[in-house]
Amino acid sequence: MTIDRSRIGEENELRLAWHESDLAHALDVVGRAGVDAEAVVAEVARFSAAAPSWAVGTGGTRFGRFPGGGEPRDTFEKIDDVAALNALTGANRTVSLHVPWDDPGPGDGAAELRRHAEELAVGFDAMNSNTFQDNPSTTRDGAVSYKFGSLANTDEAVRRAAIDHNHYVIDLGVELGAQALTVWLGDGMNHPGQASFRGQFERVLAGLGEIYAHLPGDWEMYTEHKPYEPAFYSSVNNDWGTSLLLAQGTGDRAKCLVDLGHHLPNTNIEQVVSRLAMVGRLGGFHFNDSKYGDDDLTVGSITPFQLFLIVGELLDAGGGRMPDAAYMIDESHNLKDPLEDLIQATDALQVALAQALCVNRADLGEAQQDNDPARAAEVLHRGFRTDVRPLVAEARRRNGAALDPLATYRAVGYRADTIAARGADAVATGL
Ligand code: RM4
Ligand code: MN
Ligand code: MN
Repeated sequence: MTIDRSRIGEENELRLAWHESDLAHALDVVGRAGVDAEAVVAEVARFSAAAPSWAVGTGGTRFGRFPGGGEPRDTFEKIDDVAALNALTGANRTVSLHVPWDDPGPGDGAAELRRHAEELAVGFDAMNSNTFQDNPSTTRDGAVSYKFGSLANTDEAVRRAAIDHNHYVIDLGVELGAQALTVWLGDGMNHPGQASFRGQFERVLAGLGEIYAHLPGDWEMYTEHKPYEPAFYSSVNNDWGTSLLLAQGTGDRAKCLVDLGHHLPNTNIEQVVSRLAMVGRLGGFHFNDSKYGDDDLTVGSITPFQLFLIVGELLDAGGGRMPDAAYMIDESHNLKDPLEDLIQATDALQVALAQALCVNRADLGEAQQDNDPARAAEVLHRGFRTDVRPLVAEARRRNGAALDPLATYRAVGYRADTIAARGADAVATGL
């Protein structure tokens, strides 16, 4: 099940006349700032962010979960939803799997899932391993437990099981055509004195080395840091500095992944991005927004200016284009229909990208050279305050996607179709 592209075309037809006049105006405004507006549209059209397989179902908190029905019942249906999302946005061309939540099994299982995804033109982005929960398939059927950590565990048998699981995820990813592994660990401490900071770090570094040794030559590995949760006193990979130490200590194709919600309050994330890019270690991105912690809220919904600045640093690192990296949306859709939230997240990313592209970087460089912060602010704000929505809509239209993806999603009745096909009580598996 997916969305019929001809229905998207019909919906676009209804909006075309207004779109064309809005677009003409936007091209004019952007051109006047000395920015190549066509290049903005082309770069937005090129950009894509993976949808994680766990985000097409409703999220929850430890206090509960309120699913809306019609959710994907298995990994195949999750890929159907990603294909539907991509039909609307044109900018979610890949899916990122979490194993074992979405484990098709090796051999025929993986081949069948890959065929299904290929039919829908969905590719596989970074694979995510999971050693922060006990699952029979990752704990040798319960013979070991990750309660006291996985790679950092003092027990060799637990560390071995965690390494083997990561090897399995790599092998599975090879069968699916993925090219990267993201390692996010729950390892840490809940109590001072519970373990040795140094011992934990050294064991994690050694484990990552063994995982890295299993990577095919064209693969990368990403270490994803997070300051706290599930460990509340300390996390082993707690910040970008530690993540960089782990990557540097592991190998050239080990890089850092920045999740926007994984920083202590008020961290200057754009500066972190600049630093990691500068040393060639920026490998991946998890987009979301946050008010207090790892809130996994809709991209750009709380701090859109920060998002704009972060994307600006990415463009700087990529010489005016988005650098090659594994971009993914990592949100928890607790209240909204997950697909509606992903549509809004993708749109917010495209808007931030277009705004950042509308900054005249040469003018900004001159202002910086001249020590003229007022002018630098004018240049930045000229980009940030540009109404780039017609440019973003045009980028989508050129990708065969929807001018207005949310309205089109509602008009085509995709959710009503999934409720009819999967059931009003169908709930996705995952976190
Ligand atoms: C973590 C982190 C990881 C994600 C899990 C579900 O907080 O963001 O990227 O895989 O949540
Ligand atoms: Mn994440
Ligand atoms: Mn997170």
